Amino acid sequence: EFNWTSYHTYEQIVGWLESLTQTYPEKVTKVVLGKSHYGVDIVGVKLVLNPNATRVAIVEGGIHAREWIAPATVTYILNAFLTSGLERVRNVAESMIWYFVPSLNPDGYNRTFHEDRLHRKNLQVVNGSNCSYFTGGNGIGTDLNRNFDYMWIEADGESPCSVAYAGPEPFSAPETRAMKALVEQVSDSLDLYICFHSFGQLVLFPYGHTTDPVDNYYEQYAIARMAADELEAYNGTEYFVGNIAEIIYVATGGSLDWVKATHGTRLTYGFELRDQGQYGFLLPPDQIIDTGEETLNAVMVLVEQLFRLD
Ligand code: 0X9
Ligand code: ZN
Repeated sequence: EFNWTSYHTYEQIVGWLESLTQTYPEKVTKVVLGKSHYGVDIVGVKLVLNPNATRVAIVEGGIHAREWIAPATVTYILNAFLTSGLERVRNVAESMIWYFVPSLNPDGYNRTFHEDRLHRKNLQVVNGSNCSYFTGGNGIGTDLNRNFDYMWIEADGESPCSVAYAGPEPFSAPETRAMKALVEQVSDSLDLYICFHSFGQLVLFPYGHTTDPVDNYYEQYAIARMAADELEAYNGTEYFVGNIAEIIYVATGGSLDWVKATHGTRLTYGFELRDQGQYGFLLPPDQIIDTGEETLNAVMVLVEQLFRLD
């Protein structure tokens, strides 16, 4: 039985997504974005609760394999949208067409369950490199969050065995191409793109290559701060807010920056979920529900501000 008291394998997550299409055939549609390097379907769902909704949101999780709280939070929010009795949650859920992609990196995620809990990248081996296989995050693979085609490899990711290897060229990874295809398919209607990472308790927005303000910096900042305030109000989890290069580090080729720069999506946010380093990537499963609930509160604010529903 699927739940939010433990972490789940990729297979279990996909099984649960498929069960939703049975339980809610009018509302939930399975979406296969593409295949991973090993040929695994990258599965998401499209959620439409109100046939009159026209604007689109994409929720990305698990681009980094070891950040287990990310897929767990994506499924938590999806489940809340389908089952919550609260009017506020329903209104938010009904106001958009949603695409939920809990795990954009199935190969890496699988590996973190049976081989190397701290693997981060995908599992594509680069020709001519001989990175070691057991490394806890470095070693083989491309960092999918360095592989998107905006300012690609400008800041970091040049060494094939490094933890943030950007790949031999932009969109060299099938996983990033899969997300590119989804974004391009909905881009005209796309108003909100959220990606979930861990850890650090941050709400980030573009760009990663420069601290220069993005064109709607004030809007992105003000709405993120409101969302973080609401998140904090739930049970005191403190969040910082700002642009990527300013409050975390200079990093390029991320999905968020590519979506913003290429498609002009109005609200683009990256969450670094719990915690602040006590457990780090190994966040205990008894924190999934509180993380899900506080993050749901933040996501509701993003949508309410997008439409000024409040
Ligand atoms: O380095 C990264 O890709 C992100 N940090 S992480 O520890 N999760 O690897 C920061 C990049 C900023 N982008 C988003 N958080 N979306
Ligand atoms: Zn990450």
